[in-house]
Amino acid sequence: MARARRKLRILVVHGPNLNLLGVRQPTVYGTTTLAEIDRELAKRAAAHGATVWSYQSNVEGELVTRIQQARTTADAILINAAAYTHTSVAIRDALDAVALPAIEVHLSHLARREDFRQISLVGPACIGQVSGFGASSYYLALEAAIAHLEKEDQR
Ligand code: CA2
Repeated sequence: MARARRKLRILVVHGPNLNLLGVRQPTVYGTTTLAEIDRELAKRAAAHGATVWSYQSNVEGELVTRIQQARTTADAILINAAAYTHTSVAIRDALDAVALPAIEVHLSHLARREDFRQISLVGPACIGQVSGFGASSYYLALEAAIAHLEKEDQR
């Protein structure tokens, strides 16, 4: 008999300055606002019968706390830690601690950017990375997270 599918819960974590998306520096980060990205993620998740919660903070400790809360409330995490990607041992440790499948997301193509953006401290705590597709990086990461969880459920 076919197993009933659980409703997948995905936390989306946005780091510092991403609240300015679509408002400042549109040539670097595009014209889509964070609210538009979050709405589109919710719509796409719903089409898969999944739920998305989005959280943005400019404060490292608040991001750590939200990731910790996901341990019992989410099945996967999409994270654009923004500048903290390159500096935050605390966010890396939080991702390791919750041990949920996490996907690193970036709007820009990091490999084509400055040297200091070539190191990701959060990357090793993630199952994969989507970088360089603007807002679509988030949507591709959502598809990847859902595919990963559905594959896990089949095991
Ligand atoms: O490409 C990405 O998604 C980044 O995570 C964006 C971060 C940057 O520090 C990472 O190296 C790559 C910066 C986010 C800043 O977002 C802004 C949006 C609008 C205006 C100014 C900043």
